This record gives sequence, C-alpha cells and structure tokens, in this order.
Amino acid sequence: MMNLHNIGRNNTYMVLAYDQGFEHGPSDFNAKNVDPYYVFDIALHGKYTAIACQAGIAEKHWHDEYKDIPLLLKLNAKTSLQSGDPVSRQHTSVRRAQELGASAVGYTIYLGSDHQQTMFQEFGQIVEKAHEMGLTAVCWMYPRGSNIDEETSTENVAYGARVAHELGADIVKVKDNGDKGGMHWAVQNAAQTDLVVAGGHKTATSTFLRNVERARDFGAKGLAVGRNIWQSDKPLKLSAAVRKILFDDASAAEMIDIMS
Ligand code: FBP
Repeated sequence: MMNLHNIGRNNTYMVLAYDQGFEHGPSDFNAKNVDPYYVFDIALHGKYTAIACQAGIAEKHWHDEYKDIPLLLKLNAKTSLQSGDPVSRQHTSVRRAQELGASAVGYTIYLGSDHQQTMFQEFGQIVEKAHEMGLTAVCWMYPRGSNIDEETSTENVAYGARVAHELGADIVKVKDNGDKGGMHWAVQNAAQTDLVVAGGHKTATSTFLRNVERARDFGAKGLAVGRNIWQSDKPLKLSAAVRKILFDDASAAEMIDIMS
C-alpha cells in the first residue's frame, strides 16, 4: 500500500469535528460558532491536526491559511429528521475529496442498523478508492438502531472497532463509555487501526479534560471532538490544555487548575 496522508502529529490525532450542523441542525450553534470561519480559526490557532467537515463547508471556507490544517472530508451524512433504523448514504466522492485537497475521507457506519450492509459496502469501496489515491480512511463507528440495546456498551464499542479494522479503516472514531478497561479492549480489537474518541455534548471543562486524560491512558490515539471545544467560551485555552494532555503527557488535574 502506498503512503497515506497523515492527519496526526507524532502518531496522535487532535481533530476538530464540525459536521454537527448537518447531523444535529442549528440547535448546536450560537451566533459565533454558526460561522465556519470562527471554527476554522480555532482549528488553526488551536493547532488541531485536522478539521473534519462536509464538502460544502470545505469548498467555501477552507482556503488561504486554513489550508495549513489538514482536511478530513466526510463523504456521508444524515439529518436528525429521519426516523427508523439509521442509514447514512454517501453523497460525495473520494475523487471530489482529492480534488478539494483533502488528506483523509470520513464515513459514518451505524453498526447493528438494519441498513448496516449498505454502509459496509459503501465504506469498503471508499477505503479501496481512498487507498488508491493515498488518502487516509476514517470510520465514525456508532452502534445504533433497533438491534442495539446500549450504544456504548463495551461489547458494542469493541465490536465496532473490530468491524472498522476488518473493513480496512486507518482510523476508527468511537464513543468513550467511561470504562477504562472496556475501552482498552476496544483499542485491542481495533488492532492496527488507530482508535480515537468523540467528545459528545458539551460537559464541564473538568469532566472533559479528565475524559481526554483517560482516553490517552487507555490507549486511544487521540480525539475527534467538536462541541466541547467550539461551544466553550475559552476554546483556544481549552485546546492548549487538550494538546498538553495528548502530546506532552500533562495531567488533567494540572490543566484543570490552569483553566480555572
Ligand atoms: P462531538 O465531539 O461534538 O460529539 O462531535 C463528534 C461527532 O462524531 C461529530 O463528528 C458528529 O456530527 C456527531 O458527533 C454525531 O453524533 P451523534 O450521531 O451521536 O449525534
């Protein structure tokens, strides 16, 4: 396999996710963070290793100095308006990602959904194309749907990590269930696929920083987070604290002191 683009630093990822406008709608936003440039500024000055967004946002906003932030382009999406077992179909090609200058492509799979086969097939083909073109393939793996009792049980998170690895993902993004041993099992199931964790809805800064520290300690290769950062009223200070935990082995306790 050819060398793939790197969307991390020192084998660690600190990705800023900004696809929530599609996935959740405007309810996640305020007057500041509704503006993609506000979030791109956080990604740039907060030294994120990549920005994850949809094609329209990339096409219109990822230019000039923002191109210094590697682009992770999402190729599928769904809104919060659909019902039934979740399915998210590909709407943008790997070719378009490459033409835009992306380093990586991303795709969400809802493990256990009645439509999982459709998503396996689309992601499998995306991996094949992405690797031909030297792009990194990232899988957002969320167990969800009528066959899933608990989306973040260790069993389901680890199962998702394994499926992402077997489909050929270079990086799998999962939700952290807070159980260090269980999440380490998920990392082991991901094998050579790097596992990163999502941030979830905005929590207290101290809780978030402790979650970052725990993720580092159970073997996650970093984060792909959104709301906890761009909904914060001190996004750059918080980003610096996250960076120190991930890259400099700082403790959450130290960083919580600095933040307060
Ligand atoms: P957050 O850190 O804001 O939770 O973002 C992570 C993410 O994976 C986004 O990329 C995505 O839009 C969102 O979560 C989807 O979450 P869900 O499907 O659970 O609502």
